[in-house]
Amino acid sequence: MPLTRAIVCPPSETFSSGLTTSSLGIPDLKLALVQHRRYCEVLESCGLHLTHLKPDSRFPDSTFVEDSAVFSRTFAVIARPGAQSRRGEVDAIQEVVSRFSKVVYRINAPGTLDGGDVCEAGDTWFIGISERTNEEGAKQLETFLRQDGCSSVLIDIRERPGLLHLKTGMSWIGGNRLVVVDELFDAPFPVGYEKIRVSPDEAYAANCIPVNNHLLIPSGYPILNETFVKLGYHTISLDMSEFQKMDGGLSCLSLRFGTYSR
Ligand code: CIR
Repeated sequence: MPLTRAIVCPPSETFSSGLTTSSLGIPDLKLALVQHRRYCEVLESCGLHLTHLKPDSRFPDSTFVEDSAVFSRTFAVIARPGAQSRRGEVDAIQEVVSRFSKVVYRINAPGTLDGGDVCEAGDTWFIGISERTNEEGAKQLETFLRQDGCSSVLIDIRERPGLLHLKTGMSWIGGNRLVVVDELFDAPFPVGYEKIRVSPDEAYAANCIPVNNHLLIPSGYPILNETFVKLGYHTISLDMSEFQKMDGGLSCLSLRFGTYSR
């Protein structure tokens, strides 16, 4: 089903004081803004109408909008981010999300859920249990998904090194294809999925996003790019260096959805 819209939020002047575990250095805000603009242009070139939130310096991580909400075909869910410093991000998101979805649920305490832990794969959804998303939050989301006729699989990533969120290490790229890092290779994916293994040197590129007829991947990962091209994908590479310094990947920078029946 085609994606038609995305919500984005440029990084604010406090961007570099956000949460990170990376040792890649301090991000350059000017360059991050250039990379964000290019990201937006590419989404538009793939047919998406963008809604831009205003940069919000109270929340350094608010450019990672994906974590604040989840869209399904018929409803939206306002997340409850696991990091205390990110909880307030949902207010701005809620206002915009309710313009596009008649049905809006919320994850309630004591549940926590970050959108980065939620990977839609058609009628099956994978939900990571992480330092940010707890079982209670995941179960609340599962209940909403069941009403929509979707099944879900919980994947505990707490003992799997290097993964902030589930989608740090995997993506669904349409059909039955998953892109998966070594740390997730033995995760309980149902049979029937084709898993494309990402080499450890290219693990950052496991977070890639299919947008209509294109597959967006971070630039600098030639092996995975070549694999995708051989499989017939039209890839577009995007420089993500400044967001990577803050533990962010391609998917985190937008909330993408279709018009469907919501
Ligand atoms: C954080 O630690 O919350 C942000 N600095 C990065 C969030 C990345 N989001 C994502 O992977 N979905």
